[in-house]
Amino acid sequence: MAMDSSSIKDMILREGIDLVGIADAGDLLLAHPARPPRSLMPSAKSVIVMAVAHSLGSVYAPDIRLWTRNKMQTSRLLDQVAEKVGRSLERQGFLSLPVSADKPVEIHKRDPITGRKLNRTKVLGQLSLKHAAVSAGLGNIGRSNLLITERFGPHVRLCAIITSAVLEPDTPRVGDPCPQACRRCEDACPVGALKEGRYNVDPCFQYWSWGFGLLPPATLGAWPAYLKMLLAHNRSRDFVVEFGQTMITDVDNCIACMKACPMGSEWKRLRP
Ligand code: B12
Ligand code: SF4
Ligand code: SF4
Repeated sequence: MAMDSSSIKDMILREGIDLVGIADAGDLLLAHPARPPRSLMPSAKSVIVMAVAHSLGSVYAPDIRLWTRNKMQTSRLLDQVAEKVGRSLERQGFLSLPVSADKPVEIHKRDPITGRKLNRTKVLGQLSLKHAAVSAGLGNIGRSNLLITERFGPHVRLCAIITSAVLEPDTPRVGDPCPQACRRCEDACPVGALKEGRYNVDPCFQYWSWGFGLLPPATLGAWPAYLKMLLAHNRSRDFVVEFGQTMITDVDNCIACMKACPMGSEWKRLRP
């Protein structure tokens, strides 16, 4: 395999990946707190970012667990291709680090920069795949806080390979991907985590993890309402069995913002 961008992209697309782009490792759009590729691999020169589209049927399925299964399979395909391409690059003398589409992630009770105790635990990817995807020209971040791609809208899963190979980078897309009047993701969010173009991670994390509409109380006065909510959930849910299932299949409780988004030219003929 010749060491140029287009042959690597062809190889990746032949493996069933839908979108691929390349970014300069030294010039990556970073999130907060920053996780630059060179902090993970000092010799990094390029970041290859890949996306696989979800099946739209699973996005619209009434039971989110059907989507979760689809998520796991898209992650598996991405991770397998990242391993294969990464190993192929290493055989040609380029150190390569696949960054999984899935967990595990960093879990912080303290701010990793200041050491200050955070009021709520935060989780963090070792590399922000969304930001890497923007740098690699795959799309832009919309009001939903998700990457919006031209062909598949936000209905994609992402994965990356950091490599010491110098590859021709793609041009990042600029501009807001959202139609001006659209607020569908904000209207769809069950806990108001998306408001006026801003994303609040805490209520989203709580709802995504447990389906709870309230955050664990920060004050004494908030406990009665929180306990009432827990009891209401407990009447119809078996948390022990749910926890067991989550351990096995990484269940999600929400994709409402993704589901509500009308973007993606490929889906025009398929949308209900
Ligand atoms: C952790 C995580 C979550 C967490 C936390 C989200 C978050 N933004 O932090 C939870 C579980 C809540 C979550 C929810 C969702 N996620 Co998620 N998630 C990730 C993961 C693993 C890392 C995200 C990350 O670290 N980003 C980098 C941070 C730095 O940037 P940020 O998101 O802009 O900023 C947040 C943090 O900085 C944090 N934060 C704020 N202040 C502070 C302070 C400190 C000290 C710390 C430590 C953190 C922190 O909050 C910020 C947002 O306000 C990525 C995969 C990856 N490795 O990138 C997938 C990923 C972003 N998720 C994805 C998806 C699809 C979802 C969901 C739809 C849920 C689902 N069912 O899958 C929702 C969407 C929520 C939304 N509208 O953004 C996809 C997005 C695909 C796309 N098209 O964009 C990704 C890329 C996974 C993938 N492999 O494709 N996610
Ligand atoms: S995943 Fe659900 S809770 Fe989180 S921002 Fe999207 S709609 Fe809101
Ligand atoms: S639902 Fe509308 S506002 Fe939200 S991300 Fe999609 S296009 Fe943008």
